[in-house]
Amino acid sequence: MSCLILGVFKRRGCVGAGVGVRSLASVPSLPSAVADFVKGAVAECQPARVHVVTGTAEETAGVLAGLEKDGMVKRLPKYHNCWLARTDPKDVARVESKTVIVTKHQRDTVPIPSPGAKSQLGSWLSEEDFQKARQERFPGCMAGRTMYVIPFSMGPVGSSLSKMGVQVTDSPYVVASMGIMTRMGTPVMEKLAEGAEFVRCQHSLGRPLPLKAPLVSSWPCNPEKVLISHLPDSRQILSFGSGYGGNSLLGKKCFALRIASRIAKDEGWLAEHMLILGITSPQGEKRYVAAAFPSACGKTNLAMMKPAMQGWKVECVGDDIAWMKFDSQGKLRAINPENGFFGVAPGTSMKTNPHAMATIAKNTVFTNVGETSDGGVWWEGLEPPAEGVSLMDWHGKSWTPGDSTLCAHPNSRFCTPAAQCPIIDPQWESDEGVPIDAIIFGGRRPEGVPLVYEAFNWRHGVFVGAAMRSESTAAAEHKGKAIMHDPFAMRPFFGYNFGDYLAHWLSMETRPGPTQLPKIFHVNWFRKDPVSGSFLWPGFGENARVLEWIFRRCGREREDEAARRSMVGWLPQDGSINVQGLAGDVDMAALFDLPKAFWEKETQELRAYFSQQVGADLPQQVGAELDALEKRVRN
Ligand code: OXD
Ligand code: MN
Repeated sequence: MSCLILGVFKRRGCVGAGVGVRSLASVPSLPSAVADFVKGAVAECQPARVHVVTGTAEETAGVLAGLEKDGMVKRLPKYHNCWLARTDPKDVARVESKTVIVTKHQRDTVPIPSPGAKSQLGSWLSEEDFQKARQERFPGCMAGRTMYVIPFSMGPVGSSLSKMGVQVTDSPYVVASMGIMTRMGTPVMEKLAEGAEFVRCQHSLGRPLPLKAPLVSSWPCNPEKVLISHLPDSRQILSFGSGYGGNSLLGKKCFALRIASRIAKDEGWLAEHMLILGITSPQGEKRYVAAAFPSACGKTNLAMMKPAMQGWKVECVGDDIAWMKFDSQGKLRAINPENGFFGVAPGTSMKTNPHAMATIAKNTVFTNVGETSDGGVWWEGLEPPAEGVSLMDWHGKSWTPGDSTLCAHPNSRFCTPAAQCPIIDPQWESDEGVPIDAIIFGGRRPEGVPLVYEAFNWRHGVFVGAAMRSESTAAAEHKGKAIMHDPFAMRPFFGYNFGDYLAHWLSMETRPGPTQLPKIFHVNWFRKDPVSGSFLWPGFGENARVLEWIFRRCGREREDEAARRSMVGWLPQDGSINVQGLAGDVDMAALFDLPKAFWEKETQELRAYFSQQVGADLPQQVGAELDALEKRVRN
């Protein structure tokens, strides 16, 4: 057995390389807290060798070459440095039912649901049950495999808004993807050597060698034993059995949302499932907005949109996660903690998102998309392949347009460096973050919910976030098109009790020191004509018209003539949304109609949800906002 620490970490004259696993105790090159963590993981998981990731281009090339040799990725010769991975069909999405938060008391994780109801706001596991589950999974789980040690930073290395992590994993696919999605390697280890805090992330595919059963699609995973566990008190993540992005790239959902939301509560800031974009008017005035949408609602498309109106410009800071903190002047400042985009591929095209198409043309790892015979990728929504080019589906089987199955898995992804985005914002890596003027909530609402409205004030805005609902999507294991509650688009990502989360948001209003609260809006691009079933709003680049209205509402002079009070919030005054040049007939009246019967049902539904799911943990102010909405709907 070759027991080696591969990779070299240099620190003020001390270099460690080629050290046996058994002598890890004496590795001089790892900062001591990291060495302790790695030693513990080695003792538990028993890898054959340890590789400390440095993050160099040569190292990444070596990791990809190894994956190619093992049949886990395939080079896509049509592009530069692009790769295709096909997973075991049992490992294709986040597994919310196997995702848990471990705390001493259940109520630290979730509000206690009413008798007979199951919490939809997260899953709690007791410390004892977690220890048992850990014992059943991790001992010896990396036998025969390499354990990679990945030092990574969420946010620019050294920014006061950034946080660091160390992930150990037996998946080289994870190493290649973390190299895109995070700042990874020696510069981070150097910061850790200065004694910086880090989140301890332990990940295993759960398929020690020799294998007991053959792999499917050469993709190691252990679907029966999947468990994605978070220990917010000790800032730890332990993920087992899945190699798929949201379950295995632990910097993303596990750290940057679940653990970070808890750190943010403790430290007085916000970690949110939000894109960040900058919008510049034809006069050169710029504002930044953060927007929360449930998974697969077009966040990446909005974050990179090409405005339909002449003279307006959108630039992208991030497409999925925002960490936001008030600065000393009281301005809310946001960073995108990620370094890449892990976007849903189907539906992305030159028409819907030309900037994403340009971004993914090189240095990209694709997962579960279709493949063209000329060495490219294909998915539903893309322009048809050229004459004479044939297709393989995400299983690697020959596929022809019109077949009853899908060519790409609906949750197939591209993993691509953010810096390649042609409209990446010049400030996207700024240490202090970008100033946020507006927060937008949204969802897929085929009925009743207007194109845009503005909350009356912060407290009402918090209620609007709490009341978010959306059609379910393929990003997790849910099936069908049910309208699910997804407060703040955080339902799968809360790191602590949702009632406490609401109280934390409400507390921003009374925080000490100067505070300029952003305005809060709600948008719905997905309303349908009840008769024809077709979308009422064209979406994509035309959404900039709504952003323009939001932009104007954030102006120093409140443009009251641009808005009218309604039962749900401020609606655009007739004619105040710029429709000049809007293609086709758009029924603006239908887009802003507020059917009383719909809103009566919606408020009843919300009352039932709050009482079943949040109960005594619902802050009184949020309950009062629901009462007020009910009253406005009644009158
Ligand atoms: C994602 C998700 O992958 O929200 O971004 O599921
Ligand atoms: Mn997301």
